[in-house]
Amino acid sequence: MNAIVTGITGQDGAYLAELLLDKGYTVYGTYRRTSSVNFWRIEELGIESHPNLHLVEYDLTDLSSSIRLVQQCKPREIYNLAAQSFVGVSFDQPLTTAEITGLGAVNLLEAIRIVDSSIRFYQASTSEMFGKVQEVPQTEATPFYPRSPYGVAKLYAHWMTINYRESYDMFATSGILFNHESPLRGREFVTRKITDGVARIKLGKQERLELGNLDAKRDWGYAKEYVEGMWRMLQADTPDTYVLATNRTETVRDFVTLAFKAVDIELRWEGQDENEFAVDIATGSRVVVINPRFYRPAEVELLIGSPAKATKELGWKPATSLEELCKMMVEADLERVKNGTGA
Ligand code: NDP
Ligand code: GDR
Repeated sequence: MNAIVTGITGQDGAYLAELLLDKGYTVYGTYRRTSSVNFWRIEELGIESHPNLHLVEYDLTDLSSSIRLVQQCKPREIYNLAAQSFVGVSFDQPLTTAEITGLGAVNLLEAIRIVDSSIRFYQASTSEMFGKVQEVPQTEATPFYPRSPYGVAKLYAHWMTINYRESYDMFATSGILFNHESPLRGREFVTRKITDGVARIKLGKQERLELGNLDAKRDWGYAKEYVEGMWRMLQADTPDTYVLATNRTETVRDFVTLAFKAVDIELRWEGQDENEFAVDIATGSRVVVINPRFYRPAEVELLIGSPAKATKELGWKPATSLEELCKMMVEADLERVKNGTGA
């Protein structure tokens, strides 16, 4: 059985490729041609030379290469994970984000419609589409109110996925996934920035961590479990929309406290807003400060999702607690910093 995974150089692409290979699939993982392609994630997972993994050069913004990709790989399933996925950057690059994250999905939907409309399609939708709080917890029925160019672009791709499902009877499924993290998370995202920073501070390689909005609340799960949910969605009898989340929310500040605790550093929080900071109680040094550079023009204040539908219909449930996840990430970063292999 063949599957295409777009964005194999990203966090989810790497974990999903590993899962599909374990299940016996032949996986076509796509990567972008750049002057320095980086396969560190699939290398860390040890799957880069797997005989059933084929790395294919591909850009999501190119319709003709989308058609060729689908023609050549003859997949049963396509998982569209490729995106400009960093919310902060989407404010500076709204058009590129729209092209890749929004229109890119439609290139693949069109390719499927043209080449073989029986192919099963997964679109990586996001809790960012909920944006400004309309209700808690958020479910498949919650109204959308995106707060970033990224959220708006993803909402377009989400509705196009549903539109292709309804118009052409295609197996086009959308997974609305809440934040999911892991040791393979990119360092631009807040959890990994924190665990990497904590590891460096613990090992004396960095003085402090500079962060933005500490009050934002997120529903953080473990990425490896979420890619299993993606696969389950494409094994269902009918295409649909599902939320994957943990139904627990914590502030960025709480995650910082947990991460320092994982290396036995207790914090005391002082000050407010831009003047807030955290002190290492044992040494008295300021280890966390605010840098308004990391504030966003519009913020998503509170995300908490209910995975009830996915649990009932797909048997999917999150298993790793935030404490376990945070500890796993800090430990991986301690190793990387010690060995000089930080990625
Ligand atoms: P990453 O940012 O780690 O990975 C994104 C991938 O997309 C990378 O492989 C990147 O390649 C690739 N990509 C970017 N632009 C293009 C392009 N023009 N053509 C082809 N490939 C491209 O994201 P994650 O793994 O964290 O997330 C996977 C998907 O799930 C994304 O669509 C994201 O928006 C979505 N999502 C993620 C959530 C999360 O919490 N992680 C939650 C909800 C949704 P390169 O390495 O070259 O940049
Ligand atoms: P998010 O993740 O925007 O939720 O999007 P990110 O980790 O970037 O931010 C989470 C929250 O932390 C606040 N924050 C900071 N964020 C970053 N990156 N750096 C900082 O220094 C910092 N300080 C505070 C942010 O303001 C925000 O409130 C992620 C991505 O993976 C998307 O692709 C995905 O769709 C959503 O999760 C669900």
